[in-house]
Amino acid sequence: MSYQDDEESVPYDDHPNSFPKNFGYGQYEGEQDNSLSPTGEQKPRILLMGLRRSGKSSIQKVVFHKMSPNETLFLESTNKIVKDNINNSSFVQFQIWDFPGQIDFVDSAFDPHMIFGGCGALIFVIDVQDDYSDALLQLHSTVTQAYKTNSNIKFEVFIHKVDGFGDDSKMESQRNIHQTATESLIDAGYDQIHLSFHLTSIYDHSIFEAFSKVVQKLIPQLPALENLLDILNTNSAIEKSFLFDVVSKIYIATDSTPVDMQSYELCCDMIDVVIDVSYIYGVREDQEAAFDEKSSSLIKLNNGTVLYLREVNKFLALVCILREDNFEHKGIIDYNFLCFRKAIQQVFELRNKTNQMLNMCNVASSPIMNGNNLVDDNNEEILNDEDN
Ligand SMILES: Nc1nc2c(ncn2[C@@H]2O[C@H](COP(=O)(O)OP(=O)(O)O)[C@@H](O)[C@H]2O)c(=O)[nH]1
Ligand SMILES: [Mg+2]
Repeated sequence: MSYQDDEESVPYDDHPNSFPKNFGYGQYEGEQDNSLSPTGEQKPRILLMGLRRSGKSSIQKVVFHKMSPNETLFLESTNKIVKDNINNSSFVQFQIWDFPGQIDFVDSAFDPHMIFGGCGALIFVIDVQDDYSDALLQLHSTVTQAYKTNSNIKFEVFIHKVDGFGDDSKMESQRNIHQTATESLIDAGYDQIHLSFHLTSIYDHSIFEAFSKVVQKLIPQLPALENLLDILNTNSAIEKSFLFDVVSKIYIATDSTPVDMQSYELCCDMIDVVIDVSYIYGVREDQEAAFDEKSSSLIKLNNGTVLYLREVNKFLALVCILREDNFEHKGIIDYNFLCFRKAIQQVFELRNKTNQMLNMCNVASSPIMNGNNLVDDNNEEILNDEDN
């Protein structure tokens, strides 16, 4: 990390508590459609659906474009399907389609194969601060329609805007929604459809946590990553470790011990600190990124806990929580980390090789892809109009 005084060359926008804009995932909605990754791999698609003003666009902006939650108050409503390529990160490569709530796409001229065919996960957002009986009806019709088209889709229900709710009313709403939604599916004979529920709000870390869980279900290498994290923890006396996608603060894997929200928040905050400090003091003129192979950080908390961050590759960081006494063996931890990083690289290489081979054989390349991608060029054009 180098230090410089020349503040003018530091690109920084004026949002408190956010990354500079150009550290984000690049292009905004649907400027250019590029549903294939550089390796030619078909990206898994995540659909964001739900009634109007349930918070879909806000979620997308906050998680992937560093918009601060207050700014979402001024978001205009979405009239067209907005596609967003999340393509800068090697592991987290996917597309998000934000649907306008007011179109009843199920009955309209939209082709369900085109929408659900290549879809990995469908997130249905329910505004819990509003009367949600209509939302539950829409959830039912969306899910059954999607399931008929593509039975491999993972269905995720975000019980959204729970900020301001106490623990009891959160649980109560979740129980209500869970019960009504599953019962209506069972009554209609769809007992094989599984819905997962998440309590979310853009005003705290819950939305990042929920998105992490959704994304993890789409990562075929997840068991391998979790296993590596477990091995690292046991051999280094680490209590908890997360593998973070730095830009989105989504964790793409963690070890097998349960996640508590507080540790996750601590780790997120640590990433913010590292990136912010690096942006102010660590960016040279010839390089853009504030996160590189020299990025690492150590924070000692006053309760005898240590937070330790290391760069894994251009997009991923390992963040560990451990007791201060155990940090005396920093040498061992660092050595183990190097082994860990190497193993992660091998997982990547394997993936790239498999993809190349599949591409040569001209087979649908990603194991995540469900069904065929039936979007043809013309449709892309239509769907790809700018959000206005
Ligand atoms: N209180 C609260 N408001 C939210 C949350 N998420 C979104 N909103 C607000 O909900 C409104 C509608 O959001 P928008 O993203 O445009 O909804 P969309 O029509 O589903 O895309 C905006 O005013 C947001 O500020 C949340 O987690 N909590
Ligand atoms: Mg919208």
